[in-house]
Amino acid sequence: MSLQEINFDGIVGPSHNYAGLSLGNLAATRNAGATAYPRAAALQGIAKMKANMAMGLAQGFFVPLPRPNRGWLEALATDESTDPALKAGAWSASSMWTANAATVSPAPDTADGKCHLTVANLVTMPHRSHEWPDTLSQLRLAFADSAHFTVHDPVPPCFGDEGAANHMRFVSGHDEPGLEVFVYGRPGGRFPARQHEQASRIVTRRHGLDPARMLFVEQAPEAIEAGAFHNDVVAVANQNVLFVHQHAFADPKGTYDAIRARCPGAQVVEVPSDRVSLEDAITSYLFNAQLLTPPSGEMTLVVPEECRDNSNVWSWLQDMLAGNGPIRHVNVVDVRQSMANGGGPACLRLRVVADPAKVDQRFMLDDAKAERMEAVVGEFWPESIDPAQVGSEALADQIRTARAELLEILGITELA
Ligand code: SUG
Repeated sequence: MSLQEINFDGIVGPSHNYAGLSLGNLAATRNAGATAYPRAAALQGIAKMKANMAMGLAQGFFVPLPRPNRGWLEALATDESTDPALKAGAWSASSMWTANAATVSPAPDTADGKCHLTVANLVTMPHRSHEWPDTLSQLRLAFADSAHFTVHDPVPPCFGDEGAANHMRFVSGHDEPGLEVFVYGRPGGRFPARQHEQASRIVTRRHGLDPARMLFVEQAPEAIEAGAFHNDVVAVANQNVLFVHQHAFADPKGTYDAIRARCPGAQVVEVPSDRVSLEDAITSYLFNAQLLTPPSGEMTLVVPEECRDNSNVWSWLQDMLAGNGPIRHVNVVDVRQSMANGGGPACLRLRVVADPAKVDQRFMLDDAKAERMEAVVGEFWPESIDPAQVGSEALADQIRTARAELLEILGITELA
């Protein structure tokens, strides 16, 4: 069995729009009411996946969830004629950010030697709270091989869980037992703390993790105040490297020491705030990067274009590359449509360490499939969505048809 890291990106759905639904997500609230371009958004996401595959990396994907979700509006005893935020919530394409789909513990970390996934309940934001039933169906299909995977229901809604966006794994090789780090926020600030410590503790018990190889870390309240609504906006880990902003954690030194003690050889690349402020980090999404190890072994940081637009961030990256650190390359990708809703390259993907052969092959990407996806997106995804169109019956029909066409070419009829 060959375990590899597979990135499962969310295909940006045909209902992608800017409704300003996420308090504390500054990009999303700033762009509320702007015109969105779902076709361009989906093509940007596919181009990112192709670029990562070109580095020799395994790539999977998840399909958009059915939208508008009228069943959810019915459950709320309302329809699209009343509350605009609930209407927009039923139309949201937010499942594209698959870093929030689930928390994943790879087989080497778990007591029964299977890869465990717990779907995230996403209860803090109403528009995301109705994602999990359809996400769960999709996870159960993609990871149906019960000899290798166990997919769990969400943790009870009394504790908010936002999935892998608040989870990091340290390991020298992906197929070895790792240290799993769970980052939570403490409520009480200006913005919601979306990840509850108890949710993460429940996940560790369900997944059968070894208490000696887990860590719970508090997010710095000032990071949440500055707009880091998930930890992956201020930190990312890959293998034994942590790439992190100085103000990501409530106790940075204690956190780094604890990681180094449990994962000997761990390296911390900390970006000081006198070079890159929290504000620069959050507008550029420097840390919402994919930190990847391609077969060449040279660790590569995949950052959004916004990093090049920010002179502080860009000059820090140049200095980092000129030094002798563990991150050897920086690749720049255009995911501006997703970024405008607060979702960078890392938000768009869920990492699953597994043998790609054990995954339902319909969820694995290759170049030919990417081309077929591009053709469907080009033909059926709306070119633009103006907020005033949300709720329109004609647009709802177009969105449903677009998704159905995608499922059809992928042969994923169970989700139709
Ligand atoms: O939950 N934006 C998402 C962005 C999620 C980013 N994910 C990670 N950091 N992993 C959110 O805030 C905006 C939708 C709107 O307002 O229309 C939104 O849901």
